[in-house]
Amino acid sequence: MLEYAAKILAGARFAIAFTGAGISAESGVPTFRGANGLWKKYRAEELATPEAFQRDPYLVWEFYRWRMKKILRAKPNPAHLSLAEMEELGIIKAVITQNVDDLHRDAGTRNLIELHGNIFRVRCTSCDYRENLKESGRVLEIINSKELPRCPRCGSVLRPDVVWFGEPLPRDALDKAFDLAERADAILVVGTSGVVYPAAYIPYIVKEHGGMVVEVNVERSGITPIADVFLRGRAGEILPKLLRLVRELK
Ligand code: BJW
Ligand code: ZN
Repeated sequence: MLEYAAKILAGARFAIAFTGAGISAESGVPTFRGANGLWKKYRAEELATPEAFQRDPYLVWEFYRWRMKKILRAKPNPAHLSLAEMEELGIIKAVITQNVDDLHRDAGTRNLIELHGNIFRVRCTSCDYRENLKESGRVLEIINSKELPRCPRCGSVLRPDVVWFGEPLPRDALDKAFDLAERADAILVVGTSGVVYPAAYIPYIVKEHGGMVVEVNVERSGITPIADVFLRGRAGEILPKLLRLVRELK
């Protein structure tokens, strides 16, 4: 199966990758769903919504501070690094991610499309103020504070610049992702449950346009029914092997 997957990728003219929380699991970033995917007693669907933020911004900020702390300590794992190297070698043209961590960027991926925003950016709930906390050097200040972060321009509460349920995905990112999916003749899907839309349409678009779908996951997902090859296992173990084989074939 691994050889077949390598053949698909090596033979592709325009391959892309699509990733979810599972690719960062081995870096110590908890996933949303599944056995280790819980935060206290809340589910993503109960915290990652504008309603939850309106009801209890302290609770939602506590969740995001906890995640920011974990992500800050995390380093790209061999799966992120393998994807970056595949791009470097011209095997894949872009990585479309649902993740809000910076691990693909840290691994060296250049053409990165972030569908659900980025946890290290904040934006104002009233005006158009935005801030990249890594660039402004305020990550630790925000993580360590117990207060709600406030907009320096208008004083309203700041929120994480991520996409919550019921909110539209950034137009630019979604357009780019759908365009890439229409052009791709192969997609490598890694570590996503494939149940959150519109992101989960992406492998389906590739398939509908005649492209091949290679999936890496520790368990079956919403994408598995259309996968031409399903590689069951940990991304950090499978992707380096896949990279080695593709390199030999190239
Ligand atoms: C491993 C591994 C290892 C573990 N190796 N693998 C149809 C069409 C359009 C929309 C909808 C639709 N049906 C329903 C909707 C609405 C909704 C939706 O999809 N709901 C479903 C849950 C039913 N979608 C939305 O609301 C979206 N917005 C929208 O539709 O807007 C419409 C609109 C238009 C115009 C105006 C207004 C509105 C927005 C969705 C936003 C999702 N946000 C979150 C939070 C982001 C911020 C944050 O990080 O906090 O995004 S929720 C969460 O789920 C996060 C993730 O990106 C996303 C996907 O999760 P992912 O990445 O797949 O992770 P997990 O945990 O689910 O899975 C991990 C996988 O890894 C598992 O399969 C494991 O087996 C595997 N794994 N370890 C390999 N080592
Ligand atoms: Zn403001």
